Amino acid sequence: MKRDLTEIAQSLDNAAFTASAIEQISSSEPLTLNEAYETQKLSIDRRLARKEIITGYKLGFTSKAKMEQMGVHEIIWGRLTNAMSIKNEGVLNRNQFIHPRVEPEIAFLIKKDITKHLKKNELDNYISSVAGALEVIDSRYKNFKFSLEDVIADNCSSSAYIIGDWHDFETPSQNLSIELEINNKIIQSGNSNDILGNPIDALIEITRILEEREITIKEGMVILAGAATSAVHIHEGDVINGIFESLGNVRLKVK
Ligand code: OOG
Ligand code: MG
Repeated sequence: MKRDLTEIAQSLDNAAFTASAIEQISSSEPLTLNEAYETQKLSIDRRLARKEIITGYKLGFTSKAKMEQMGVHEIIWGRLTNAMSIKNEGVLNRNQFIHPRVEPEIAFLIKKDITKHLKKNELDNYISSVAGALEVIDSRYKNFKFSLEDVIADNCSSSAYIIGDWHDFETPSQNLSIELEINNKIIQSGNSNDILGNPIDALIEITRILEEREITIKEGMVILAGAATSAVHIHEGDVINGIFESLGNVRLKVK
């Protein structure tokens, strides 16, 4: 079994590295949930062997809009690395991706290692900042179609993320209107409370999930709470702007 997962991880990593889509794993050899997460880890290990560094974790399918868009109704989580990070107002190279989409998110910055499921009143000790963010997802599967296990093995489609200016964690992240503008046109509108009812609850949820897996969320890492709206295809030349009320704007150009 182990060897097969290693092969699957390699083909997913290659697909990302060469920006070429592959068939869904579930079309030939369905994985269990645990095998899917193990495959995700093995594919990220390949990135770490190339000297990438884990910079944080992301949640997926924490909003109804996303669940319905993709037909997956369970919360998933994945890993972020430094190679996926693009600075605010930076440029994304379209030809390094297969069929990229962008979605607006809320990000949190960790100030102290987290090894346990945090309670709301403990967050202040562990979280320093909050920001608006964009995530670029790029499923490695043909037609951006997948089962729950497929998408988990594929590191939850993670491919790039952009964080806006950090604000003190005290800054309200609840009930913020969120807009996604592409080429000066508003394409998606939502609210931060579309993320599990409140992005803070999403943050608490990932501490629960990662405690169960005995994974430490380290000081300096970032958490992406999941998209507030559906994701939107992006194209060469696009100018993308995420608008997050008091958290400000996050911009990306596609070249
Ligand atoms: C999976 C990733 C979902 C989110 O924020 O809900 C996700 C996908 O939609 O391809 O990142
Ligand atoms: Mg996302």
